Amino acid sequence: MRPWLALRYLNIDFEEVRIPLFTPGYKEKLRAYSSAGLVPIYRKGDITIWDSLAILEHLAERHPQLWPKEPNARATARAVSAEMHAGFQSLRTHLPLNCRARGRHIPFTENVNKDICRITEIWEQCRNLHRFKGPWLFGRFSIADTMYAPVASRFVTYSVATGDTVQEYIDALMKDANVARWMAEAAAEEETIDAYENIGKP
Ligand SMILES: N[C@@H](CCC(=O)N[C@@H](CS)C(=O)NCC(=O)O)C(=O)O
Repeated sequence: MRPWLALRYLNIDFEEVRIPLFTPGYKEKLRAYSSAGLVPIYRKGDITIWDSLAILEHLAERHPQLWPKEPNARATARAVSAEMHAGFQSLRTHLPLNCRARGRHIPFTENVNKDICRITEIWEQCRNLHRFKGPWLFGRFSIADTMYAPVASRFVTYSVATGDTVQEYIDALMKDANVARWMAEAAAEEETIDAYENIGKP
């Protein structure tokens, strides 16, 4: 989702190869592109990049507008993106990304609540400290917003309660044309992931 959003934001034409995860033979299909066997994988010419933040950094070398212009904001944007990339395992495990599970209610563990508190703290600080105009974490849409978009969608799916500042940010992300397109395409997919299917079902 993250590199896909950045490519769309930059209006770069690309071919998308969809490999439904956890379906028969998916690992072999992924490994045909990258030995890591995980998505996302970006290929251009003779380069293959198999990590979302590495892909985003690669795109930012040619399109520096993907990071905030101001050096301090850029450093903070990199820090919050790295924190997202390396952390929040409880939330990612217990609240899987599933656009079709909207309205499901699951009890949040203590560690999930800790992740939620830290994420909302980051969003509030970015929105309040920098006082940028516009709805995004650092003024214009940046890599930091792509990094947090999948988490924001989990907040919507699992009805995570937030304050106004955070809710405004989540709403802005969900209304963004590229995020909305990703969600609509994901919701229309026919495949299901068994391990996710029953989470939160009554
Ligand atoms: N560090 C990697 C994480 C990649 C990753 O864990 N991808 C998951 C989906 S979000 C995956 O490919 N899962 C398939 C599997 O575990 O077999 C990145 O963000 O690019």
